[in-house]
Amino acid sequence: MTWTLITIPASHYCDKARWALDRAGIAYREDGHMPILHWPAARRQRGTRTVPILVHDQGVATDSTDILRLIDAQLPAAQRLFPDEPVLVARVAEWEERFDRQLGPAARRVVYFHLLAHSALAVEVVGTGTPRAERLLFRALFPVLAGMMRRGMNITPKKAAESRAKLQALFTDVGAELADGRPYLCGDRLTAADVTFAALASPVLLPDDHPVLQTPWARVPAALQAEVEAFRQTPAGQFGLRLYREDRQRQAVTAQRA
Ligand SMILES: N[C@@H](CCC(=O)N[C@@H](CS)C(=O)NCC(=O)O)C(=O)O
Repeated sequence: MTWTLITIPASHYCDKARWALDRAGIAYREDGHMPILHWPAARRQRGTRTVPILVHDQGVATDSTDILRLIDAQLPAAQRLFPDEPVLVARVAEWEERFDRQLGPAARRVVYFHLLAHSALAVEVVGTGTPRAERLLFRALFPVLAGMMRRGMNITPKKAAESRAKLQALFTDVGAELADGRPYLCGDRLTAADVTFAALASPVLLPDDHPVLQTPWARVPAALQAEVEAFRQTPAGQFGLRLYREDRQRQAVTAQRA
């Protein structure tokens, strides 16, 4: 059975899961949906509403961390994203958890704060790799759906500013960890801490090597450009971009599905 990854393709938690699948060389099909319109596909799997969801041989994994751990179980120990060396276990898990809880929601709020102000661009960006019918419906219902997204993710100027400050603090901590010249957050090999950092920071870094976020720079709204440029210039931002360039085995998601 071919595995299926149910996604909102532009979602950063989804690229975290996709990254692990691509890296492990696992064949899978992606079932991408527009935000909110993904609920029926998600609910069919154990009643959850967040993506990514991985439908695999033995069942369903409904959280990006569970997906990484499940993929790890298919790999030889030396290639796992969660190493089992005692000194690393807790550190990798701590960073990963912190990025999941703080970086993911903050980066998403900052980017949607800018993007939802540009309806055509928003539909184009989040519509990559989704069915045409969903894109058309989303476009028609944009004011309602964008309003639901703003309420659901608490997207206000004040909250976006708080999230920006949280991102700056996280980027400072990541930069400090890397200041001794280590190539990866937990030493000399790529772990779940690095993949989670790069994937969840990608909305505010817009890496060239991202498989979905491929909007030409000139079309990125000026306010978001300024935001991205500031994050890109930091040591943590440079680190995230390097991980996409050197460690993200890219498998492009079809630009627009039929
Ligand atoms: N803890 C989850 C978080 C995933 C998540 O927040 N996914 C967002 C997309 S970025 C989502 O599905 N939101 C839809 C909703 O809440 O309706 C994970 O790591 O997989």
